[in-house]
Amino acid sequence: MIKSIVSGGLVLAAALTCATQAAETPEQSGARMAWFNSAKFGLFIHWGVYSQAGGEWKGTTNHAEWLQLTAKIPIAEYTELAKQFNPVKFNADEWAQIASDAGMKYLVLTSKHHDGFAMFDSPSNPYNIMKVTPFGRDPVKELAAACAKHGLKFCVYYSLGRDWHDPDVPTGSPGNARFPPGSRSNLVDYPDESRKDFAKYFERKVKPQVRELLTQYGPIGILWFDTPEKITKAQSAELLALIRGLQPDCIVNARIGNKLGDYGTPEQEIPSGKSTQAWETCMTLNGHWGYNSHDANWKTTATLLRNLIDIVSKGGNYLLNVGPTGAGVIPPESVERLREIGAWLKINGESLYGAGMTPFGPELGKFDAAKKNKKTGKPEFVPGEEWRCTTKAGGLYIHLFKWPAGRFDVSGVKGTVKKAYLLADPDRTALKVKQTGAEVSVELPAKAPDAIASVLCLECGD
Ligand code: H79
Repeated sequence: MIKSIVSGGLVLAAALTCATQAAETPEQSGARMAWFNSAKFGLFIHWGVYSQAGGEWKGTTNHAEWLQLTAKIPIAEYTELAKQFNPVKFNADEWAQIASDAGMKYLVLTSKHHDGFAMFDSPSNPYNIMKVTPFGRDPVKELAAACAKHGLKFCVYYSLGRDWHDPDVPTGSPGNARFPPGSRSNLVDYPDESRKDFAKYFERKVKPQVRELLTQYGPIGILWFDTPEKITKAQSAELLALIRGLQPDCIVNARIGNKLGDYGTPEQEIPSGKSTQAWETCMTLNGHWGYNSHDANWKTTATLLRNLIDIVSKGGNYLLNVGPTGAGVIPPESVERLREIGAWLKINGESLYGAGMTPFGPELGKFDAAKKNKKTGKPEFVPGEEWRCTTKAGGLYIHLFKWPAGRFDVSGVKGTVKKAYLLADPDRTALKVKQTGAEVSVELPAKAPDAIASVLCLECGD
């Protein structure tokens, strides 16, 4: 039996009743953010020259998209690798189909990662896929078209504060023990960190390339910047103004720097609690962003799906990553997991798309003072393993991770439960409900309809 005690105060503070929950909070409701807030699930694609090496370099095997830095490769040698990059198996339509079949609503491609190599036709800078590789095709153009065809929002990642090809990109700060000056810079080709002038790189490369991305490919859903590093407040503001001027509907993540941008981006982690500010967790399917042929550390479909549900119940989006090979193939282990998530979403998706966060809270988990977080030294957050809740006007969706014996009990429900049923039941047969005030008990069949997460819908009225 699962019993959640939700204090009346907490529920009142959230000002939500089972009948009137809004799918969006005021902070999220900007017109620009509407599609993002209901989309919930997107595909991140880390693909570039580094994919060609498959994580391997001269006997070491733990590389990925950071290859140039982690293997200390000079630009001249990295350019040779780029000359071998010929992804003849790349098929934009297939990639968009994989995302769409997974139930994803948007796709974010690395248009330029820290290596500085543009994966698009960039008239302003010859270090790009059209000029350097034998491939001679523009993946950004092809993916933009494929996404439009499949109804996906097409978005681009752009590494802002790191670029290992341009000579003027300083990183780190004096006095920062973890990231001293030069700690994320190309010191192989450009050893003199003191002479690097971010403004030169910003004018010469960032502004022209951002303009290209926003004028050559139709509507861009999100400009997903990474690593603001040394960008000044004035430069972040100027860049944002440039984007707003060209495509006012383009969402910009907070990594444009200096507290600007539309939403926050926790990386490889899920926040412990819910937030009314828009946010998106990005995460790898195994242990690397870029393709690494040695990495078999795949997350299970159960973990991935429960992550998605957990995130949506806290008001966020899930941006899940694949690292295609140098030939242009998304690893089958990734495709298999995405397909399984998609099959679940086909049946249960109405509980997530366009849904609001949980009106409860204690089911999310609790901080355990006996366990200390390695990074912060603070009590570790231990996620709840039993259920999560999402909301829509007129109802609650309870996602049961552990199937309770006989019945599901919950406290703190506002309004009256009119009908309860399982989303996996095509007939939506009414389950027996007992309600005493805010206490609700639903009789369940003996067996869970889904081994990973079964969704119990509670239709509510006043
Ligand atoms: O694009 C992905 C990462 O490459 C990028 N952001 C995501 C979306 C990123 N840049 N910096 N970081 C992430 C944080 C630093 C990661 C590191 Fe490492 C982990 C530095 C050292 C350990 C992995 C291993 C990357 C380089 C060596």
